[in-house]
Amino acid sequence: MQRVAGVKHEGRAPEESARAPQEGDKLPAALPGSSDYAWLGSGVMPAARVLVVEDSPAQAEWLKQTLAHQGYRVIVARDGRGALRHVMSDAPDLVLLDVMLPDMDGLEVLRVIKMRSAEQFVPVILISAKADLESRVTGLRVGADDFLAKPFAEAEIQARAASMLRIKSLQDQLREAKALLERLAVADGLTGLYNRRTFEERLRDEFRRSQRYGDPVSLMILDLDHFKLLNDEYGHPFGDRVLRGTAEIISSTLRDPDICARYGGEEFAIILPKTNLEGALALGERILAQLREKTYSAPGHTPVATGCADVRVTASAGVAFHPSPGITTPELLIDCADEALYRAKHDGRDRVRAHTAQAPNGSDVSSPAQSSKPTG
Ligand code: GH3
Ligand code: MG
Ligand code: MG
Ligand code: MG
Repeated sequence: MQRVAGVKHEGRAPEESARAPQEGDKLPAALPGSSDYAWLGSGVMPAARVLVVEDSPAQAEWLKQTLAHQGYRVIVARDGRGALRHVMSDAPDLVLLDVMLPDMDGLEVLRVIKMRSAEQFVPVILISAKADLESRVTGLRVGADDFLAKPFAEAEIQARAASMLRIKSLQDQLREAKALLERLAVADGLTGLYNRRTFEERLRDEFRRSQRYGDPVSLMILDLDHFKLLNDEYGHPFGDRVLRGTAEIISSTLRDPDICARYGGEEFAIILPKTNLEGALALGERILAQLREKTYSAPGHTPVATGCADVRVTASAGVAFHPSPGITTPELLIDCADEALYRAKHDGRDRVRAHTAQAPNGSDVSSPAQSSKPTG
């Protein structure tokens, strides 16, 4: 979950506009009153985390209190390395970064922070006593989001922090929306598996890889048995539950490189890279065995005593693989797996069948024995 930054942060109107303390100044005596933190722990809005990177203890403390006063959680780092440790372990929502640090150039710290930007937007406000045009432009060019010249007023630092956190909040929302859209574009809405379009793209890729490197690739198409009857008997929502359950069983049985998609209504397609026919058939048996074992309770159905029926669902599967004679395109691989599935249905359902390739002389070249329905 992204932290939400930028709401409470806009905070109250500044009560005073103090100048930033210089070395030797007395620290402010009063900490913010407890009412400033009343919203903390309410579970409504997490406070933004602000990292202050400042080697002068007086200035660091002043910044800390100025920002804490607005409800932010403030962490202080006294040098560049300390700052990077914080950013790497748990990125803050905003960094106030002093340019002159004892161990590293602040701009170098900035560069490293901004290298993480692909994952997460971490806004950085540079703070520096050197505020000539060149310093400001260089800081912004390196990737700073804002530049503040020391000494600065409390009101200004608060306003700029709030403004930066508003941008951060919008950026986070955009990133989340983009990630969601990317997921939706490749996924099937009901099962969360890949959708058909993504399946076809991935099959083309894997087929090409198989042609280029000579690795086998197997394709399994799995179709639930008598699914229409199940829908008719228990209703469409029950059927949807079975589809999700089936998707879970298939996903949990696959290895990482395998690709599983919802190919059609109650059909699933599984691409098995670097897997020969024998391996694919064994996997098919494992999946079918687990589907056979699983029960779905259908409330409101017999047996009357429990008011619940335990429904079992089986599936049939067809497997084809490349390289096989005659299978020269991904489309032909699908046709051949489909043909094998058709035979699995024809032979009685709840079983796996392999495509039987025909060599040019007409002889049967498929190697392993046909897999049949296991007993028990
Ligand atoms: P077979 O064993 O020959 O495969 O028989 P079948 O009944 O499974 O095959 P058929 O193609 O006749 O019926 C498929 C059914 O799948 C019909 C359709 O209502 C159902 N279906 C397709 N998509 C969905 C869906 O998203 N949700 C639900 N609940 N049912 C679906
Ligand atoms: Mg300094
Ligand atoms: Mg079907
Ligand atoms: Mg079916």
